Amino acid sequence: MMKLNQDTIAAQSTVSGEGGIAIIRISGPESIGIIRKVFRSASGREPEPRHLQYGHVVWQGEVIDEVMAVLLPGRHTYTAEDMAEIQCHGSQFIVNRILSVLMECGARLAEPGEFSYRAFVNGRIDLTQAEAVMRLIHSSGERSRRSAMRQMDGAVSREIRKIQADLADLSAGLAAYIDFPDEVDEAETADNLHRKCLEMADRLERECSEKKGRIEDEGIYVALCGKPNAGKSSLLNKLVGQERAIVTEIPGTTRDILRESVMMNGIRFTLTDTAGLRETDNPVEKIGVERAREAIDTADVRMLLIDSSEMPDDSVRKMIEETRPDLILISKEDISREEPSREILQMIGQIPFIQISAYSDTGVEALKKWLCDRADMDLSKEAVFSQTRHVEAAKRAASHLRACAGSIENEMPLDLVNIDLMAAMEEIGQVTGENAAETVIDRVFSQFCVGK
Ligand SMILES: Nc1nc2c(ncn2[C@@H]2O[C@H](COP(=O)(O)OP(=O)(O)O)[C@@H](O)[C@H]2O)c(=O)[nH]1
Ligand SMILES: [Mg+2]
Repeated sequence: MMKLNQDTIAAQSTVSGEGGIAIIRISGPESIGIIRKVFRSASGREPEPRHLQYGHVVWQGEVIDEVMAVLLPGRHTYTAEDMAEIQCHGSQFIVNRILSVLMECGARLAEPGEFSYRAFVNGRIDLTQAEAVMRLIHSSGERSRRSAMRQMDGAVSREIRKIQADLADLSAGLAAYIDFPDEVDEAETADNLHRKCLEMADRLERECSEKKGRIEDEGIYVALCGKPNAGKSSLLNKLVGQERAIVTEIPGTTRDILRESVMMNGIRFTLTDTAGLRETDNPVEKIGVERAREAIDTADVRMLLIDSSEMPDDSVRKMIEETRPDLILISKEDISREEPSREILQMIGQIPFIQISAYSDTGVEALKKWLCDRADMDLSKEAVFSQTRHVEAAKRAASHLRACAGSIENEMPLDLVNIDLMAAMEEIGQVTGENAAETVIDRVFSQFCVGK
């Protein structure tokens, strides 16, 4: 789609709708000329580059709006080309009106992500940095903000360059062998290459953690499960600090899945309250139980509540086996007020547990701490590749490297080995975008919003 970079584009960069002010951005060779045509500074002087100036947008003799405008000529801009910005009143009508004036002056409406696309094409940022911009725009917590900032600063790009340098060394060794086979000992070269390919494949796979990226950006999904009346809904309400789920003493009250998010320690935790797990003939509850099982299967963390005011029977044992919880919560501590019974402890075995009460708050802080520690464990992994697209490319590269090793084992000609090595390098290059296919690049930028 986006190939022409010679023209001048414009778009609203602030969210569409009504607001205090709205910002319109312009980029391309005509940016400065267009602003000079439509903007009249209040001082009557020509607008000076890089100075925010007060004035009006005037078109065909009519004052359209009172605005601030800035000219940004040169390569030191977001897109690395001439840019300008207008801050007008935040009425969608006014924004559209000014945009149409800009169109009349020769600009065209920008496609989604086209400003960032230009920054990429003009070599100011690579693909991982462009993606970081999008992560920042979507960031809703400290962890995703921090990680996206590092990525935008080029942390991912730098690590990838190191990997590329090592792959290039490997390839140079192979090339030397292919060009001067008499000067190197074949067995040694083959053995060496074989080992290095496998080491490199291992390293690439070790550096992959899609989970880390997902936790940073989306947070952790926590499923609360257990028998009806175990106290799941009460605990959810406690953790989110408001009465979201309906609590009654009637077993089977919660039927649909209820999701609520809380931020703790800069991480979003999405808690899922589920229908109590039990056999039932009620068709509505049945669907609820099915959905509960689905939510439990897909959760990052499964917490099973066991009611301490009930004698644990075999159904509890079965539930532990079925749900494989990461943590057991022994609920209603305010009623029992004692250590868990021997029967319960036996069933729990090695699974960590916390005694908890949604009424007296016992164990609530300990539970929050357990959840935060758990998230920290997942986030502490150092991983160059944490975004889905990067992880997929790294894994493809690793499998090409394993194919290299396989070819060497089968004593295939080294020229053939080289083909797979090249493919691995190409995959890594896709991540930063230096040799990414048009379709890959298009896919990245099509996820952007208009005006960025
Ligand atoms: N004493 C006591 N009762 C609780 C506690 N948590 C829940 N309950 C009661 O247990 C019953 C079932 O609670 P609810 O949260 O709806 O359980 P759910 O079916 O697992 O969602 C209700 O009558 C609650 O008031 C608690 O910590 N202590
Ligand atoms: Mg409930």
